[in-house]
Amino acid sequence: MPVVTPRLSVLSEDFAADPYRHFAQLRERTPVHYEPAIDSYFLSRHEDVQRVLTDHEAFTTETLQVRAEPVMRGPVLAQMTGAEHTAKRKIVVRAFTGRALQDQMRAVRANTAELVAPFLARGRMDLVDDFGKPFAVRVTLDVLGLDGRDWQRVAAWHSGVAEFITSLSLTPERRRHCLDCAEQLEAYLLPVIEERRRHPGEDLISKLCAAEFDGIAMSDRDVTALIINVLVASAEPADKTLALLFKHLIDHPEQLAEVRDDPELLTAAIAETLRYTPPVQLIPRQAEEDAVFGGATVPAGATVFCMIGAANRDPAVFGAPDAFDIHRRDLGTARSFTAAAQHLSFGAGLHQCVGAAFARAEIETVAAMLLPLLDEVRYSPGFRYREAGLYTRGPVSLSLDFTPVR
Ligand code: 2IO
Repeated sequence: MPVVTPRLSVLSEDFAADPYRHFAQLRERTPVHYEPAIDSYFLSRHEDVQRVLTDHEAFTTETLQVRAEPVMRGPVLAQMTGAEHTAKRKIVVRAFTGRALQDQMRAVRANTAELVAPFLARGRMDLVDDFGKPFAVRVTLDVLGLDGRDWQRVAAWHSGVAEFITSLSLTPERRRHCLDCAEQLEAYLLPVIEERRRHPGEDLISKLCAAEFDGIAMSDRDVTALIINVLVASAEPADKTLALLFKHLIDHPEQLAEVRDDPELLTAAIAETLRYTPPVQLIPRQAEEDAVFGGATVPAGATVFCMIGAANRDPAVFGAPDAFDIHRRDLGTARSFTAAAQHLSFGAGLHQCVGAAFARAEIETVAAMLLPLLDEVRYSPGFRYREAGLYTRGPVSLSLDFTPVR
């Protein structure tokens, strides 16, 4: 009797439990995978994903108008094109380089020290709930020049906004909740924007308020959307990347020992973490014309999801793709945080992540501080590892034991 393999759905519980088990089958058998329930196409081959992300005429970010704009309260960078995109992107790039970046790393160190302190004598810390989540939001607030003491409120609004962007389907109740969060976040930001217009400082919000495009200053709506854009893009993937880095190093003790001996290797460990388990697993685009991928057609007007996790493990590009190896020759550590990256975790093309250099500096800085503090780091007894998320994905928790610091 022939064995019938039930058709895979990326919306199934089976897929959500461990997407990585299914990527080879998708790449080999259905490189253009259609999901009728959400009328969307999923691409899994590195070559196809790269093509979609770099052919800006054929594949646009038009889909963000419904996927993001309602909660961003205005247009984000990724939606913009042409001269407007170039100009506004430059403003944001500048805010994440040079002296600004050095100030931001000072904030990363201060937040790391403060957040880890209460756990050092206990010898136990959840790297996601106790540390990563507050860390991600508080660093972002410092970068934006917002009040760090508001982090719990902002974190709650952020999760509603992120849920809207990263859900493949939402009930009307959840949708309402997400929109409520976005409206409250907007109401929180507007008086701050007004204040920064009157008394500008060195922070990113002041810089956005002062910026001009074609001689026209940005409106409150434009500034609000860019602030929420930075908030989500900086906070959402940070705790996931940090926890995944520690998980992979704990699972590969010989590589952990090497990184401890030579902290310069952290850059490679972070780049390999991003390739192996990208925190942002899906990037949406809209096909503007019929497009053929290896014989299968995506029709004009369709929503296309680039599957970053699958593309990053394509054997056509990476040798032994399912192995975590900070020494892999085909990673190109130095290029991994630039436009020449082989992995696609920062996307590719004109809209490639503006925060890539910031992300690298942030995770290097926090990990270089935590590693020497977390001596003999290991999973807590009885800890069961679980990941969640299809769009952004990371550990639900990561309870770690280590030698208590006296
Ligand atoms: C915020 C999804 C965490 C971005 C998005 C509407 C636009 C854009 C991304 C990343 C990561 C977030 N998309 N950042 O995939 O700014």
